[in-house]
Amino acid sequence: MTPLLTPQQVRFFHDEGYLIVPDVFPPAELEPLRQAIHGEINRLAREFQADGKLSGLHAELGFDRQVAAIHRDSPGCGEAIVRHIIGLRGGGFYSPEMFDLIMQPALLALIGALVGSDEVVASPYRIRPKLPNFGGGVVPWHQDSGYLAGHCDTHLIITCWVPFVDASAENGCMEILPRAHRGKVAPHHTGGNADFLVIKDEDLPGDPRAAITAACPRGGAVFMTNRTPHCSTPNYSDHIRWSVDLRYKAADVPNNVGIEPAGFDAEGKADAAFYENVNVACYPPEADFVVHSRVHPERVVDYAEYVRMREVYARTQPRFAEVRAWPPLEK
Ligand SMILES: O=C(O)CCC(=O)C(=O)O
Repeated sequence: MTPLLTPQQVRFFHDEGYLIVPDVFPPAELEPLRQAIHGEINRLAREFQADGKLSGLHAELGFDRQVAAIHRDSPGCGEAIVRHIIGLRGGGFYSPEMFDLIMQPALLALIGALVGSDEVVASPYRIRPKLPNFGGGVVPWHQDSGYLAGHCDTHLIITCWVPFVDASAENGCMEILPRAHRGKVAPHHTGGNADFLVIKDEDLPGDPRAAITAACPRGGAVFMTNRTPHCSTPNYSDHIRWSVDLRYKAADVPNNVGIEPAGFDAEGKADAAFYENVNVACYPPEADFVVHSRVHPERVVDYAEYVRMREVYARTQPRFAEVRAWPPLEK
């Protein structure tokens, strides 16, 4: 049973910019999603094997090690699997088990306490397999607001980071700068590691020596605000650091619920009218959907609608440079 947040925990979250709750889910509740992702990995691996691109499936290694072994044998196949599972821009992975995690009632109760509302919208999420000794999953210092339109900066958008394994400094958990979430969003440059946005050290809104190691056991979650500076470190362990990061906000925060990109050009860009709407929608353009509502329960999405929205938005292109116009990192 998920513990209700105490008033002290809610205050800690708002004061420090983060909160680690070690016992959000009984670990068994994460099992269906782990198994569903594992099934998808095996499906892709078998396809690569049938095409002659992969010699062995390494299925005996299990969820925590299999993709790392595939990546060692064939970096191309390993990266293709990782990219597919990450599910950038709504493509990739959106099984019923993923939907169930986003909608988990106890988790939504915690989110409601943190955003101070019963009207809750879910935003983009990522599934992240951080492979051992592979730099691609190392995320440089950033605030999630760096990826969102500027008019969202002063609103609260919660990142809820859920590890599928015990996350530690050894396997590359996050580092977080506490009490650094109240000021402006720092400039974020394109061209960081693995194409992530990055804040230069001199622009960090705090002293990196004050960063905390956000270790979190399987079954727990790390909650952060959209302005909380954080990064993640290399995985020096022998297993994959699997995690999912979900995003939620109160329904009165700018969102793109009900906004449908109507037309796409040859490159998959949404029509001009859609981009005019970035004044009301947080960026990047991914599906936002109502996950909890006391006032309008009929607006809460079901699985079919969630899939439809993800698929519609999967065909849009992120245009970060046009949204914040921060310059690339000088090399
Ligand atoms: O999972 C990670 O390594 C980084 C996650 C992150 O930066 C985020 O969720 O915003």
